[in-house]
Amino acid sequence: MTSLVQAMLAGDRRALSRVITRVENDGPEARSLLAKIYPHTGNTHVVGITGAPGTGKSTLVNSLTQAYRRLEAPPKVGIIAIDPTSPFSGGALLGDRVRMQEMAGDRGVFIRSMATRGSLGGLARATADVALVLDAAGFSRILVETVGVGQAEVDIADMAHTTIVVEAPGLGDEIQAIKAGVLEIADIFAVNKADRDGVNKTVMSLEMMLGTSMLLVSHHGKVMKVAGAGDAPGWKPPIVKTIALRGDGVEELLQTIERHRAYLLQAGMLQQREAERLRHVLLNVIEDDLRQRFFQRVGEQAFRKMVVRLLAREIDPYTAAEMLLQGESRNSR
Ligand SMILES: Nc1nc2c(ncn2[C@@H]2O[C@H](COP(=O)(O)OP(=O)(O)O)[C@@H](O)[C@H]2O)c(=O)[nH]1
Ligand SMILES: [Mg+2]
Repeated sequence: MTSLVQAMLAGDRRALSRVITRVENDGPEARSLLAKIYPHTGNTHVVGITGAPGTGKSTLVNSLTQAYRRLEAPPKVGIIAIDPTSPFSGGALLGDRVRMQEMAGDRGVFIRSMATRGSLGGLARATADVALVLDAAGFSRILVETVGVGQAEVDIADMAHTTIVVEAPGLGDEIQAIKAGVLEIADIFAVNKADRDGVNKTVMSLEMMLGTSMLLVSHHGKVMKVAGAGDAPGWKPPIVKTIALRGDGVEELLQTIERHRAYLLQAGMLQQREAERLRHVLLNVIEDDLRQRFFQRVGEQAFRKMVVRLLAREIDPYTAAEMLLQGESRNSR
C-alpha cells in the first residue's frame, strides 16, 4: 500500500487511479491511504464551477483546462465532475466527448467523475478526498464542475478557493436565472454563450444585482464588505464574458482566477479560507462518524422501533433521541 502511494506521488497515473478508486470506496483502507497522503497536500488551488444546467460549465472546464495547459509553465490540471450530464461523466453529446478525448491524451490532465448517488454530504466528502489525492499527486489546479441545483452550489463554495458561477443568456428571465444565493458564493461570474443575443442584458442584470447587494451591505454599516466571495472584503466579483465553444474570453477568465488567488494570498485570506475549508472537512467527518457509530451501537432495528413509537404518538422525538443515545452509552460500556 505504501508503494502504491509512493508510485502515485512519483506521478504514476495508474497508481493515481487506483488510489482514487480506493479512497472513493471509503472504509479503513481509504482512511489509512489518506493519512499517508495528507502531509503531501496543501499546494493546490481548487476552482469550483457551478451554474444552471446547460450554461456551458463542461465546455468552459474543457477550454479553461486547455488554456492552463498552454501556459509557459503549465500547471497539472485535475478535473472533478459531479455533474452526471457532464461529458466528463460520459453523459454528453458526441462533439463534447470528442473534445474530451483530445484532452485525455494530455498527461498533465486528470479527469475524474463522481457518482451522484448517496447523500449530498457523502458526495461532498468523497469529492474533498479525491481533491486531496490530486493535490498530493501534484495537480496544482483542480476544477470541480457541479450541477448547479440546490445545496450542491453551497457545498462547492465551502470546498473551493475560488468559485465561478456560470450564467448564460436566454435561460428565461435574467433576474430569475440569477438566484439570490448565488451572489454570496460567487468570486467570479462567467457570462458564457456571449455569441448569443441578450448577453449584455445578462451582464447588466448581474451588475445591477451586485450593485444592489453592495448598497445593502454598506447600508448596514459594513462598508468594506462587498457582495460575493464569502468574507473577502475588497474583492468585487468580476464579470467575464466567454464563448466557451470557441475559447473566447477563456484566457481572461484564467487570468481572473489567478488574480483572485493572488488577492487571497496577499490579503492573507488564502490561509483563512483554507482553515474554513478544513473546518468543514473535519465537521463532515465527525458527523458521518458519529452517525455510523450510533447505528453500530444502537442498531437499525432499535431505531426503526422508535420511529414506530413516534408514529403512534407514544413518545416524542426528544425523549426518543435521549433514550436511544443513553442506550448507546450503556451498550458501549
Ligand atoms: N452558442 C454557444 N453554445 C455553447 C457555448 N458553450 C457551450 N455551449 C453549448 O451549450 C450546451 C451545454 O453545454 P455544457 O458545457 O454541457 O453545459 P453544462 O450543462 O453547464 O455543463 C452544449 O451544447 C454546448 O456545446 C458558447 O459559448 N456558445
Ligand atoms: Mg456539464
